[in-house]
Amino acid sequence: MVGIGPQEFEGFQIHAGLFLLTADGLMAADAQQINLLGAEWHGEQPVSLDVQFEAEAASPASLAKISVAQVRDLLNEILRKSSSAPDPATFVEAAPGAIIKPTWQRDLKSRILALAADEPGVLCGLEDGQVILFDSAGKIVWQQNAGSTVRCAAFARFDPDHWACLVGTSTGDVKALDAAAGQELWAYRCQSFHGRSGSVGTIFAADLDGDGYHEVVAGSDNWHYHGISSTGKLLWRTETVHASTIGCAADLTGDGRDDVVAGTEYYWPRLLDSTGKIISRMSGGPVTTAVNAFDLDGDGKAEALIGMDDAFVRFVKPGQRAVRKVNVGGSPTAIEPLDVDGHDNPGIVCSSESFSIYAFGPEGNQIWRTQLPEVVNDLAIVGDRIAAASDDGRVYLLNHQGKVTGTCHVQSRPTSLARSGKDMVVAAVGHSLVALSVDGAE
Ligand SMILES: [Ca+2]
Ligand SMILES: [Ca+2]
Ligand SMILES: [Ca+2]
Repeated sequence: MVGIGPQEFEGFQIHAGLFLLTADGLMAADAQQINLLGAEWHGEQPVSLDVQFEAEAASPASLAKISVAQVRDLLNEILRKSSSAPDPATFVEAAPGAIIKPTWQRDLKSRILALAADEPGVLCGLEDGQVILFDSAGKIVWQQNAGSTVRCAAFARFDPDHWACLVGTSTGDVKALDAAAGQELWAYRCQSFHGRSGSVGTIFAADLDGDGYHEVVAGSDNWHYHGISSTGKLLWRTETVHASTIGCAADLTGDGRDDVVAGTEYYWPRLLDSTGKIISRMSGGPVTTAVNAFDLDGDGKAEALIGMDDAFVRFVKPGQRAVRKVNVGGSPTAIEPLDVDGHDNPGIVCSSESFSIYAFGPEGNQIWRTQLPEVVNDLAIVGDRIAAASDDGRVYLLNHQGKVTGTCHVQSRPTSLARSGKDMVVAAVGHSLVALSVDGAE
């Protein structure tokens, strides 16, 4: 929670110029008086404070004794009371449902920054530049060095017989590796533009020519998205202005060729057609934090779903003036398709930094919301189940109605999830890759 000037709620009064209160601590500038969960502190003069709760040797001692769990409850309560629309939320107060043990866990030498899973296995890109493909049982199939920090990863099919692994790195390399053996098929280097590096922020497969097999799209810090052929040749490069954050591909126009949703860090996310031409741009933002695209209204064309850190998800059709938008209470972190009403209607689920998972019908009508104890970083859909990665060190499993059916403790903060096979989810948790089964969580 961020506050400017004196703030009072039930359970706390903070008189400071500016403060940031989290479950773990309080930072305040020009602080004069603090009453928090029964603990009190006064300053003679306005001072800056940086208190860690439940930490030894922290000061002021009166505030350092405050319980992290109680602050968490208080923040949840404030969030709940300050949510604008009363909506039918389910609140998860403590670990509910079945306790699920990880099926396997692999501890790696470096942080996992990129995660993808598909038929060939589970692909991890690490901060130290390693790229590792695991099979579904957690055995290493191969390991390669991409040369610099791997920021993003995906799978592609360039022909009927082979899968490729795609990675984007901090030095601007887009690399395609053979999924069977790991050898490099090709590399393309995103150049610097406007003094900004080619560091690759997002990579994904896209069938740009409609032949049924993939080309590659990469969005870079260099203010451009790049269309790249299945042999590593540049097809197009489109200036999208500002660093690329997250993008995806789907046929938005109905011509059988994939188009591109291109998110950036500063306003104006764009839709590009299969040739890289800009066909729409949206206001809002500034940062595009989550995107997806699929057909919600059954007209054969995908709608773009664009989540920005103004807390809105926009439902966008190319060329449409009026854009439907829904509020998810905080920065959207993942948007996935799911039949959320159980009647075979298309719908979406969206996780958010507001500690919540929202479900919407095809018209953007809210079907349910489930609130977890902390920020939800990512979602993965496994059949009709939802796996949700939360900052409280757990992966939650929910059914399509938003009920939590199981919880897996993964020790620290899971940052991303991917579905692996019919019934598994893999989670990137710092240096560890953790796999869990969605079965046994009825
Ligand atoms: Ca193609
Ligand atoms: Ca198209
Ligand atoms: Ca449609």
